[in-house]
Amino acid sequence: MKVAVVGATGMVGEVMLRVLEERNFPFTELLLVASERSVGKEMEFKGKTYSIIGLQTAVEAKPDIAIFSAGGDTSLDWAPKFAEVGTTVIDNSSAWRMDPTKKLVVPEINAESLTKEDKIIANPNCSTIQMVLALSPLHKTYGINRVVVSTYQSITGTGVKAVRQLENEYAGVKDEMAYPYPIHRNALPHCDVFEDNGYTKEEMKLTRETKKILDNNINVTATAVRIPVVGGHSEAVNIEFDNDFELGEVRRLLSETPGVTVQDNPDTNTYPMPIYAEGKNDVFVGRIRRDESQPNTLNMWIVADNLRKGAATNAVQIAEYLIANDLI
Ligand code: 2RA
Repeated sequence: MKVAVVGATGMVGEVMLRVLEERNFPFTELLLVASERSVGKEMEFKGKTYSIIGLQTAVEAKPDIAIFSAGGDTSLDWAPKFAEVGTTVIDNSSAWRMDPTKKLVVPEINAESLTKEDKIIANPNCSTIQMVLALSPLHKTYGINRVVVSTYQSITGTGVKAVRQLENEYAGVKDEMAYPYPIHRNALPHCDVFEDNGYTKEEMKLTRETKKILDNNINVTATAVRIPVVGGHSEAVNIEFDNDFELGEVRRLLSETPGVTVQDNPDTNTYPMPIYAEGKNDVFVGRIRRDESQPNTLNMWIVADNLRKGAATNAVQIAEYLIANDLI
């Protein structure tokens, strides 16, 4: 099994390699791929030194799987080239997510839709993955009519420049800014760019991707906020169901969902927090309570490491599913 990690030197790429190692992924050959400026540089992985190669060299090597985390433009240009030589591409960018011919996959929800013919598979946006994984069992049981979500997103979702800006602001150092405003001691209601409807792309990803993954009839409205946190994304989610529910059953359904951990006990101040979710692969759910302002409506708090289940781990799980089901 020849595997290429495209974008190996990036923040998600580095987590991808960590996840591949932790899960003892069954590759026989590994290609570390990055932009031309990184070609020839060396990276250590599992006690072995790898020399980074460029995209054209990687295509010519005809890997079985290529896991991309290299931005939308690179994916649009190069994913088809890999697919043409028989490689199955799993892409972390937004490039292919809303393409009607491409699958948008959270393995615990819809991996069974995958076939050998799927040569470019889209990994959903991080804030979508953690939300739909928790919503899925509830939608199946009660039917979701509407979701109102506010996100509290880690600066790692923006990239290394934002992490550096926050570190500089902590240290009182003036340097290049990822945002037009301070991150430290601030909250920025601005993740990605604004669209004509006044929402940001990040907010519309939650709407569009939830519809594609779960059910086009679900109504979603989102507010995505960037906060000075590193460990993961948090989301306050209000869900209006078609039918009533019983809180104990909601907790049981969530607890029985693979990839979800319920952390919910006000008596012991138990609830998910990004500082504790960091480095873990599960989606953590808490603050589960009935919305007393209207019938059939639930509030909950969802936290996950956006670089893991929100990106690298979900992509690796898709690759594991493909191998386990002889789809590669
Ligand atoms: C963000 N979801 O957090 C985006 C990037 N993956 O900015």
